[in-house]
Amino acid sequence: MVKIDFINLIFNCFFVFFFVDPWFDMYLCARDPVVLNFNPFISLNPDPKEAYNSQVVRATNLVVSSIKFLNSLNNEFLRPDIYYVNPKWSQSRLFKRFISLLPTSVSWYGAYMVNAYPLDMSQYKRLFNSSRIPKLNKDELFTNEWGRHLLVMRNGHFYVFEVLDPDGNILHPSEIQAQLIYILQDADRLPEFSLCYLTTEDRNTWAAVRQQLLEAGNEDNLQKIDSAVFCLCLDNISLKNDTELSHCMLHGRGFNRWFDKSFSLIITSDGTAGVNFEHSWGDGVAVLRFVNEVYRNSTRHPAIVPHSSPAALSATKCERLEFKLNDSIQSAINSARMKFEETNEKISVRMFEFRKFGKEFLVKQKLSPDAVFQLACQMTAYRQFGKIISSYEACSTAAFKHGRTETIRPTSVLTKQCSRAFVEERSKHSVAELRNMIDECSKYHRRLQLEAALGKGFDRHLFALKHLSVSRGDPMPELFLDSAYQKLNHIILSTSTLHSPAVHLGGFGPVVPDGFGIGYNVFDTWVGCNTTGYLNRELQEFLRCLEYSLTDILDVLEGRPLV
Ligand code: BUJ
Repeated sequence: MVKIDFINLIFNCFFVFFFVDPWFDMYLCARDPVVLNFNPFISLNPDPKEAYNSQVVRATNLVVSSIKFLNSLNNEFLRPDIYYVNPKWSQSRLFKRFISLLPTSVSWYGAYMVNAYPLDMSQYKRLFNSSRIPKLNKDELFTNEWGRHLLVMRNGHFYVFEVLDPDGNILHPSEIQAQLIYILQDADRLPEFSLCYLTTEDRNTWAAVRQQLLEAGNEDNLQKIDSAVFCLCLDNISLKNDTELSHCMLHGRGFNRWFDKSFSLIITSDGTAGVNFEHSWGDGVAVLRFVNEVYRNSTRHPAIVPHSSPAALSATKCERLEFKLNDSIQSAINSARMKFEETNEKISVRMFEFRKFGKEFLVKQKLSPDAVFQLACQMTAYRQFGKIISSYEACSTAAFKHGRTETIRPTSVLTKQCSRAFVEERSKHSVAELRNMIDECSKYHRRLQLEAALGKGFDRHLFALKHLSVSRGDPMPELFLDSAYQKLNHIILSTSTLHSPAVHLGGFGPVVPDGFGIGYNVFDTWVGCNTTGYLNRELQEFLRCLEYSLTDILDVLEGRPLV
């Protein structure tokens, strides 16, 4: 046992030092468009004060809070991300005081003594001033921390203005407000050719057109886009419901996004706000921290109030970027637009709510809420497809230096047995037996979660072995050619969860054409999912079966036999 742990430790260290790049490469070498295939979104709850949700007020407040976050990050004032095993004690004032008195070099050990683990924050250096640059066969990540301007998109037009002075002071909120009002008035119609569509293209096509753009004399403008602190998209749309919200934040209408930007803060006409982020540079944990902080700061300490007057404007401060487009570039934009619109027609988004139980009930039942949701998905797939299918739950490995993610595989012998019992053998087992199966699945899932978070999953391990083999030019080991390995990596159920008082919704596309993207959360009293898929009918059927599975689980937990 000790030996295995030691080997694991060595492997993990080895992985950290030598396998950071391959994970970046996995993203950067992918040639599929980033939109729908990679970029997820996280949307924010409305500001609780109704009047603060007008587009300009919310945008101004969120921009100011975002720049404050950027400043704390750059000045190293940002509180570290910490995983608290015992939140009560380690978040107490006494603990914070104790940690603040320790020299930096030993503060980690102090935290460790009280079971608090600082997490890796290396991804944050690419949160701001960063873009993914399309290149032939492998994209690059670009960061220019000296950029002081904000990129604002409205109706497919690009504007930039400085939000920071050379000393790092934030532009006065009333001036930011004035610039945004000016942009809303100036960009009153769509351009004939919106460059934005190019960022929805497959990466090699986009790389070639970008080269043409550079040769046509657009280098300065592209530099301004790439180095902007972030992209603010002021969308000319009011959202009727969460499905519309999800479509808007996940892919929008293509002409008002720069999907290559590390993140875009989207604010619609009705003040709905969300973040769409490029995934290669970082994961949900970093973006969630940003979302949490800007939500809290903008709602508790808003920079402007609804009746604040904008500053008098000197329009020269705000630059509208004009591009030189030749025939070839124009036709590339048209082609990108057509492809984007075609794909958009195919993607379905469906919301799901199950109101009969939530976290509180499951915790009282001594079950892991996450495990129960994942089990319900397994039962659902078994009911719908008559077999187990490849499933994925994202798990952060930020506990490790440069850690990204590991895969939790929610499918196991136990979930298969349990699914079979609930789907095919409904009258064969007593309630007590079924309950016992749920308990076993829950325990096992907890174990898988812990193992994944501690770097003891198998997916990244195999990923590293495959990389080693390819980089040595060895013939591909049979394992990776095996149909079981191919099946395992054709992920039908791609799932991810997060919970935060700042977050309203989140979502991402399916990772295979016949798969589903499932963003979910087990709330205190209900379960919610935001699902996506190209097979609309199958997605609808999946959600119908999910309702069934959750109801079955509830029946058993409350001691009722399956009918
Ligand atoms: O696994 C990885 O390496 C990264 C994953 C990739 N994938 C999305 C394909 C699983 N990336 C993430 O997990 C980041 C996802 C960020 C969005 C998460 C959305 C969670 C939704 C929460 C709220 C849903 C509530 C619905 C209410 C009706």
